[in-house]
Amino acid sequence: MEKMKITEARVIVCSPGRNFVTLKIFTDQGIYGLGDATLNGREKAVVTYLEEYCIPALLGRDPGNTEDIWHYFYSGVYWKRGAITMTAIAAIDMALWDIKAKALNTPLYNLLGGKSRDRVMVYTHAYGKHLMETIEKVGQEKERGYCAIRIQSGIPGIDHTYGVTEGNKPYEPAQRGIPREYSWDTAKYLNFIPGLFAEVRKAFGEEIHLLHDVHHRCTPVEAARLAKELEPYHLFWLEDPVSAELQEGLRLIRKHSVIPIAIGEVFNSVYDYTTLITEQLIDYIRMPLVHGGGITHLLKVAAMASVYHIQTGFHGATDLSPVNMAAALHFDTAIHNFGLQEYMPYPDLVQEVFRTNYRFEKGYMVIDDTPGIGADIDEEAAQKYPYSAACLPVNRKTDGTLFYW
Ligand code: GCO
Ligand code: MG
Repeated sequence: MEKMKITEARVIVCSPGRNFVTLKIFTDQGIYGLGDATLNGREKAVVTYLEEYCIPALLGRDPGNTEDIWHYFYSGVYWKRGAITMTAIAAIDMALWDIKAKALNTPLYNLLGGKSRDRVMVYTHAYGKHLMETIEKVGQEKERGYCAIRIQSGIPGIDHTYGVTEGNKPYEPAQRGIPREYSWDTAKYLNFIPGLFAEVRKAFGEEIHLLHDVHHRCTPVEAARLAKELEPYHLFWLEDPVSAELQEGLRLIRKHSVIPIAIGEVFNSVYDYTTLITEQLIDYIRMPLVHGGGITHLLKVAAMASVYHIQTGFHGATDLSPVNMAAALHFDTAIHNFGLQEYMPYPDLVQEVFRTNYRFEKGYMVIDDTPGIGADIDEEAAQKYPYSAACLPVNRKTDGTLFYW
């Protein structure tokens, strides 16, 4: 590969239905690369970090030196880790790998080990306002060809549950303006969920993979009870059963059930995983490229996980941009210990701004051989949708106590 120089880097913020932050890095060879820098509800903080602190230090560097540049922004910086910093580093890293693969005229997966598989199994979301509607939605997603489905449902006695969109709007947990406040009742939730999965298994049998996201809302002993009661329904995984910072809490869940556990969509460093991986307290790592320092860092986390037979199950909700999804699919294609990828189709507006090279085929994603990540942004279309502040909600227990959302 010829020596190149980074000549310019720009942050593009747009809001085709929701906010996305994209980093575009240019080189003296006319090749550019793209990286996703979207952190839901905290977009402008990442933009500032990139524009004020990273971009000036990037100019003039050889984009081929992905490892050195990663360490320049991680090891070389006194204030390490954290979602904002690691999202900014991820965007830089993704864009550099995109440039390198384009310069070598090869799809990104070839630089990550080549193809370990031909297609990438994905799971999608099914949710309804109540049990019957949720079962109906599972049937619809199954008809669309999904073989793995995450199930969330409205719960009697709780006004709003995580994962259930209001009306016919596309899935989006963030809302314009200051955070909305919801109310939460763990006892009602715990009483409802096992029955839901019993009904789903009754309706669709054992053929389909089922998943559920607790979204950090149980204490260890509550999560252990839920895991135990869900065991007969053979979930593919139970996600974020306890709040993510409480790593030791996973020991209690393990003691009481053999349900596979996925965790880490709010993690951003390998150091968030050391206890979970080395004690084998989890089965799937959720940290996505965009929030976990990019490809360079995730290659190391995935390698560490592989030693303990732990697989990847990357976060892939629609509040991560199509650039992240495209890069993740290369990563999923290449590494040996891939498990499952979260995927939700983007609304049309998003596809007007972002172009991608992947397609859905009967429960799997297939990528083509376009050099690089295979994603692009139409800057003119992006300009039509300017940034508009939005935030994730806040949760309170029914007595008003602030709780995890
Ligand atoms: C998931 C996640 C998301 C997050 C969202 C936050 O499993 O897909 O939990 O729904 O809540 O990405 O921005
Ligand atoms: Mg989740």
